[in-house]
Amino acid sequence: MTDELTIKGFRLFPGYLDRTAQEALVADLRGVLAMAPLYQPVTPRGKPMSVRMSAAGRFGWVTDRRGYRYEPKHPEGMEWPPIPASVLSIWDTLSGCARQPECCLINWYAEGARMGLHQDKDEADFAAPVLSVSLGDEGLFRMGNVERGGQTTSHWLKSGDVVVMGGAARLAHHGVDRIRFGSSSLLPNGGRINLTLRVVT
Ligand SMILES: O=C(O)CCC(=O)C(=O)O
Ligand SMILES: [Mn+2]
Repeated sequence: MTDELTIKGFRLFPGYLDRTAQEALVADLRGVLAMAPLYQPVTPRGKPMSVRMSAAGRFGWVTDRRGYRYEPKHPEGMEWPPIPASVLSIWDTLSGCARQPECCLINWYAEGARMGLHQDKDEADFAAPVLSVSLGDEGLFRMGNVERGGQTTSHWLKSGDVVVMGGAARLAHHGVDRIRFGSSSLLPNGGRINLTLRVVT
């Protein structure tokens, strides 16, 4: 564990998942995406996001013209599949949280995709941390502050890295500036997968 990103409550576990565990996770995610396909999210102002999304769990985080929110169903109407046990076990080991995650958001970054600085704040209980898993190509993760603006620090997240944002970092602004397309051999056609686990209620 390192603390290169200095905000309290930000914990990085570099290389937490070895190659075998990463491959098993990808296989489980393919199963999820076969039931709940990636779709194109649109911001409340109508701008298509560059990432594509799906989810597993009781709720999926969605965005469209009606706003940011959690929904019990995929935009195409199906239930979200359960969160795979392989994903839950990462949470159980690293989150330090007695509650189980209710949403596993799946973000897919193709070449050129990014995610602007934002806070994760659509949940009811900020005492629970957010845990995120990186798979595939490296992503340049930027960590800011709870208030808008100020200094930020950046770190390349690699395949198998896990980040936990709790405490002061729970509501800090963060985003992904870019990916290094083709930097990992995990996914045959390149790209980055990020899983974000959250307690919702
Ligand atoms: O892709 C990442 O590493 C971060 C994703 C994220 O912040 C989110 O989905 O809220
Ligand atoms: Mn986020």
